[in-house]
Amino acid sequence: MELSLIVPTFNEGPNVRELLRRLADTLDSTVYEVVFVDDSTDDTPDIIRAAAVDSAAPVRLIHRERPVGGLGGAVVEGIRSASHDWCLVMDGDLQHPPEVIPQLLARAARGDTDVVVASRYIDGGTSDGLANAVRTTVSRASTLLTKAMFPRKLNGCSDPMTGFFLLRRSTVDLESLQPRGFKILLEILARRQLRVSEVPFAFAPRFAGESKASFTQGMRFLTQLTMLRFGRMSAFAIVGGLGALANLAIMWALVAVHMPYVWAAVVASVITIVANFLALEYLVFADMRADSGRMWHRFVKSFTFNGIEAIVRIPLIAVLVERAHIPSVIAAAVTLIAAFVVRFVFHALVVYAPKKRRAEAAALAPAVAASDELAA
Ligand SMILES: Nc1nc2c(ncn2[C@@H]2O[C@H](COP(=O)(O)OP(=O)(O)OP(=O)(O)O)[C@@H](O)[C@H]2O)c(=O)[nH]1
Ligand SMILES: [Mg+2]
Repeated sequence: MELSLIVPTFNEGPNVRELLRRLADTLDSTVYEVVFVDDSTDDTPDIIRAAAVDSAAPVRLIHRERPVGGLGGAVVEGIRSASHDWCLVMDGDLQHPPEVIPQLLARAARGDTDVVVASRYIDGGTSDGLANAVRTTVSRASTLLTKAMFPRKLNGCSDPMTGFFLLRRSTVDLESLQPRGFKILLEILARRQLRVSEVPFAFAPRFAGESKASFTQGMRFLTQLTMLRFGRMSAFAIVGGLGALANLAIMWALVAVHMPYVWAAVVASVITIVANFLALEYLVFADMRADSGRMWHRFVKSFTFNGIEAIVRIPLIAVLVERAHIPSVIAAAVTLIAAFVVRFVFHALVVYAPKKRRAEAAALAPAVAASDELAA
């Protein structure tokens, strides 16, 4: 079996040589290449290039100046560029011991599987290398939640969050993947029913360098899960819903300290408009940002929309309060719900409209017109 090893790296310089050394020791009878997909901001690319010179196996470096899709995007890019059909994805910090790879290959060689997952959560595996009890609990809980949301597709997989797995590229529909954040295996398994098998492994502590896992990654993961299961509109709804709750909470707090309710509504709206935009940028529409022009253009469009919405909405609140005698916070809630639908349509179709495709459509227009004429 010929093997492409895909190693995503972000500032992992001190781990590169050790990883290549342990791979060479373990895989002495396997034909393999190593593809580093690197988004580093330090000298990791130079270290990889230097290490490639003395490496027994071919080493390739894809350094992304403008990374798209974070860790998941890097993995997909690596799989796309792989020379062999069997691709093994592993971290670059030696938390995934290279010594397990022969067992993964042996399992795949039985011929009845598309993906072999190295699992921390079956007999013989451990997750002791996770930095602390909080990380262990978060990992366990998110695994349970994920399995509950995809009971059928993840049936044979105890560790859909692992970054250590072997797959046959030809069984994966790379075009359908929308990598966001850390959990690329989940994305692959949730998109298409694949035959999954598992091999246990002990998740080791980091060899060197610093962790890139963070609270933001956690939020990205929750968004990814929601979008995979229920689609983009529900992720938009959750962000909007949380924004609306925050809006009401701020308004309530300001009214409680005797700010006039109209001013309280203005302040609450401005704060939530900005927070909402950031959540849309980095969570809900993160995968569409690259194609939809400049961030500040999007901000202006989004801000203008929300500003106009607020200008329409706040007098409406006043009408509901003064004429219909509805309590101010309830009046605000009613108008926020009405605004939601209009806002989703505007953001999906206008703010995040793909520029390139629009340009492509414009380029195609004469041909379409000509063929229409011909048909007529
Ligand atoms: N190309 C690329 N690689 C990344 C990115 N973020 C993380 N990585 C790599 O992905 C692998 C996993 O990231 P880690 O920071 O080790 O995450 P973790 O294993 O959950 O966290 P620790 O247990 O603290 O190590 C490492 O090889 C990182 O260098 C990214 O944005 N782009
Ligand atoms: Mg790690």
